[in-house]
Amino acid sequence: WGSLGHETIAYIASNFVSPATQSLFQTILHNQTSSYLAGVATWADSFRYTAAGRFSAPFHFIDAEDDPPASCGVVYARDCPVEGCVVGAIRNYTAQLLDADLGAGNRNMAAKFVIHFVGDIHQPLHDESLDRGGNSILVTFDNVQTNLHHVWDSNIPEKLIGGYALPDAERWATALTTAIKTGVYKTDAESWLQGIDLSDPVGTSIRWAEEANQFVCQTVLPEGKDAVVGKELGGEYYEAAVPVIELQVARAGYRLARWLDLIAAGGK
Ligand code: DCM
Ligand code: DCM
Ligand code: DCM
Ligand code: ZN
Ligand code: ZN
Repeated sequence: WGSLGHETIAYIASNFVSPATQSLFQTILHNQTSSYLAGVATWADSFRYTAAGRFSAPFHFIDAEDDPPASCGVVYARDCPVEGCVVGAIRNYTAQLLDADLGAGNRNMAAKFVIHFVGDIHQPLHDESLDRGGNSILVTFDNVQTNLHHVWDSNIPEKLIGGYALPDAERWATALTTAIKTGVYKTDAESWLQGIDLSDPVGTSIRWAEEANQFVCQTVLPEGKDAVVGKELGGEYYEAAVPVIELQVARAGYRLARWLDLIAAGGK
């Protein structure tokens, strides 16, 4: 996701975490405001372009070697290489947060990684190998040249919301939070938390990856790659993608809240 997606997911999580979780992460992140999660949600995307952060570039995705649209699926042993992947990163940085002996600096970094990677794993093209998660599939969006990955990360969310500043994210998060509490997601939201197990972060997050990866076959490339290459995606394609993007951003925020609650309680 671009900054709008990551910051929205973080604000949704802030709306659902317990008071103890809020207090703990405000301390870890040295930020007592209501934007303590949103304020660091995109840090990992800047860090990975620095020399010190290069090692973390593979942690933003898992390259499922499936065959969309005929066959979708993620297999941890097949798809997570030695240099790492988003599922392994969620496992590693969650374990660091649960280590009582971890220093404050590393705890701060681990928190920023977990907040970001729970977001990225919900973007369908972060769970797909084809053409580097769609980065090499050139398309246009409202007459601007871009690529399919960027369309899902940023163009569609920004067209829907009309901006990508922090207040835009806060506004989208407020709407999705209401949808979870009393609106269109109310009936399903509890099921989004099924299978979440702090003692099995790989099993938990591979299910999130498998669920998002199914949308690669259903919505991202339902008629295959050749049906989108060079095409304008700001019209019908956009309309079909919006409900999936809203659902995935809502799920990511709601699940991030529960994951942080479990971490906050898990040390005890
Ligand atoms: N990005 C950045 N610095 C760059 C290039 C891109 O901060 N030199 C940001 C733009 C998007 C995000 O990274 O917000 C996309 O990250 P990803 O596609 O890995 O999710
Ligand atoms: N950004 C974004 N959507 C845009 C433009 C930028 O999400 N349409 C993000 C990418 C960078 C940050 O905002 O992380 C700053 O971008 P820039 O340097 O292009 O202003
Ligand atoms: N990305 C992905 N899958 C890949 C490679 C990259 O999901 N196999 C993501 C990470 C960034 C975006 O695509 O969000 C752009 O990556 P890069 O800057 O490495 O081209
Ligand atoms: Zn991306
Ligand atoms: Zn990322």
